[in-house]
Amino acid sequence: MIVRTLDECRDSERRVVAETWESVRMLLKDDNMGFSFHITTIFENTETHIHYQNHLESVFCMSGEGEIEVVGGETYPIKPGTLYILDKHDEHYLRAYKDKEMVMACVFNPPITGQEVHDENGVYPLVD
Ligand code: 9YT
Repeated sequence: MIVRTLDECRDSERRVVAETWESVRMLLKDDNMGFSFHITTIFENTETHIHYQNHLESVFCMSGEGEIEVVGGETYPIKPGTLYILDKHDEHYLRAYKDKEMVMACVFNPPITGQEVHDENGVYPLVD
């Protein structure tokens, strides 16, 4: 069994900070669970272009408020209790509204290693 706390993970290299978000990767590929688990904060009043061409992701909103716009498709509101599921590698824009920083629980399949950063197309490479 593995037990970790958000506080101890936040104080380690598991915390990754980008321009519009920060993420604490609590469970990674080397834990051999077949998925990774992250607590991600989307900074208020931001837009992030994301296109996980190599991964599936589910995202549960725990706090804050915003929206997700699927490129070429619909825009869905996000509030606490909303789960969005990127089952088609959906390219999207993720927005957190002003003063509404969003805290999300994210699951990735396949798991990420922890070193990935979004490239200019909002993609994470697949790392073997
Ligand atoms: C919701 C989302 O995908 N945000 C980008 C960061 C990602 N969750 C990560 O790398 O932890």
